[in-house]
Amino acid sequence: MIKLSAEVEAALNEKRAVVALESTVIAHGLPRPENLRTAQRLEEVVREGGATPATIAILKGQLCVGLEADELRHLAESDHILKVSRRDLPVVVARGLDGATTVATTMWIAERAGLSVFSTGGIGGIHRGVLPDVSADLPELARAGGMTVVCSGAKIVLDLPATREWLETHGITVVGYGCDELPAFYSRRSGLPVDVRADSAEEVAQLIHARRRLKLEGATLLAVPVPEEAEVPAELLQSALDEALTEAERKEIGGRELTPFLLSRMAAGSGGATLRANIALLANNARVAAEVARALSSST
Ligand code: PSU
Ligand code: MN
Repeated sequence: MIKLSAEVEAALNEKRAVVALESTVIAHGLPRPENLRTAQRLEEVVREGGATPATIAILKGQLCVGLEADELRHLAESDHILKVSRRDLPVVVARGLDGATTVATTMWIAERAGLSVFSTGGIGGIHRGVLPDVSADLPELARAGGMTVVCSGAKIVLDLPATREWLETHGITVVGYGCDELPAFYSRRSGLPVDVRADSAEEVAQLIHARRRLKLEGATLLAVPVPEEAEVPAELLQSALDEALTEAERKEIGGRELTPFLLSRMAAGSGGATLRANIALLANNARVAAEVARALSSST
């Protein structure tokens, strides 16, 4: 059921480094036209890093690993792209629909295609508020065998301490890339610890190999802080976040709309600062993911 692009298939056959990229961030996480530009840029960054990019999405019900230029454009520009999490997979497949994959479904597809390194912006987690809204990204991270997810921590709109606890309970090793604290998406710091710090791609590869040898289920989460020059100042961030959370509550926004709503309200409330940070961290994570994928493929 999975369609590999010719480029990705060749890279996998030759055991070259491949980096999976998600598509919800393109279709629902970033505004137009920055979304298409960013999606193209991320593929470029992976190539510059000596790896093959594999953007994952669902087109007419088919699970696609590696997209052509016009397919990427369609994802970014169409108004009919569903946000597909695990529960939605049978629906889009049965009905032949187009869908963007979240962290959860990108991992699920990537794993089945034989990929093991995946880069995103921020993972989903446990939302703030009384209703226990837990992203399907979390249980998928606990299940995914041997996957390494490169991210800038969990999105700041979430309950970060609760999300951190969840990762611990479910045995997901959180590695700080050159940092001792779990980054908080638009911020470099959260006050929450990582499990281990690694200062090079080779060190990360050693940790991943050990996890594989142990046959431990679940992902390795490689947390990379947003580049310093793109970090959003704490005060600006707090006010934009408070405004976004209050508005979401007043408008009773929930379910799959909540994360995209909060991200776009924060971009507006911060004069575009969070959008710039989001794009910068996505590119930086893709760069690190390419390094890690190369370190992994040269050490196996
Ligand atoms: N990273 C970003 N922007 C995004 C996302 C990640 O920089 O929009 C997406 C991912 O696809 C993630 C999803 O899986 O947000 C989480 O959505 P939810 O909270 O509804 O599970
Ligand atoms: Mn949710």
